[in-house]
Amino acid sequence: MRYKEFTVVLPTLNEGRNVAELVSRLKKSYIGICVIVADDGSKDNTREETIRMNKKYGNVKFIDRKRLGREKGLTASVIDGIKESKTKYVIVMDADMQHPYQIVGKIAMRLLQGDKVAVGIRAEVENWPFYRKFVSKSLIVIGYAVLFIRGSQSCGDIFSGFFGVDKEFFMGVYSRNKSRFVGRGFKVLFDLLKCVKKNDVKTSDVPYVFRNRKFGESKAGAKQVLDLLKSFAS
Ligand SMILES: Nc1nc2c(ncn2[C@@H]2O[C@H](COP(=O)(O)OP(=O)(O)O)[C@@H](O)[C@H]2O)c(=O)[nH]1
Ligand SMILES: [Mg+2]
Repeated sequence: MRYKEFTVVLPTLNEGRNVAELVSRLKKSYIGICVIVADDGSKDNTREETIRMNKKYGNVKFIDRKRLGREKGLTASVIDGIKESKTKYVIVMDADMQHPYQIVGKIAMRLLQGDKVAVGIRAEVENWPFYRKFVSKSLIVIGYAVLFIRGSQSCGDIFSGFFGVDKEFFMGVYSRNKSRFVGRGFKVLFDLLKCVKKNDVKTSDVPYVFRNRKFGESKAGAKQVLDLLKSFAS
């Protein structure tokens, strides 16, 4: 299968040690696939590594969001990347190798079969400390309740950062609900789901195992919890 109808969007903040390996694996596994790196002013060599990958494989774009004066944030970066894509389908994933690139093909298949959203579902979490599991579980319960009360679409992992969408569908929902997307937040899939009526479109789950980071550190923290609470209310 050729993947010229697909773009992978990678939001990045200091992922110089991960991004080249991930792009290489994507390019070798999925012939013709496009990659967009939506960067928020990384201070390491994320930019240079992305440019190097573009020279090697072609169709690897770097969006220098800081230089463009764009709103900083993971959700805002993902939206920028999707806007910038030129393909029918877009797959969003972390640049830190925590989302296994082998699952991209499975998500792609679901989109080709007509699903508007295909979500990578964390089947198990390796070695998370107790407090992180506790906070995460509590937010998940509230998140599901918010979607249920609003009659919105749900899925097996409403906070997944690994998902594929039909670009036209995503942009349609986004353009009608811009203010409900929390640009600085970490949960763009949740913002999308809450704006879609339950059973309006076909959504599917694709299980995978979430890995610990290979290099660099997580940027998730208390501030992201506050952004999520803002998302629950909007
Ligand atoms: N563009 C952009 N990317 C970000 C930002 N914060 C995190 N990222 C990237 O988003 C992905 C997930 O972030 P990470 O810190 O690993 O979150 P975690 O997996 O939930 O711990 C990684 O590719 C990060 O480099 C941000 O503010 N802007
Ligand atoms: Mg991560």
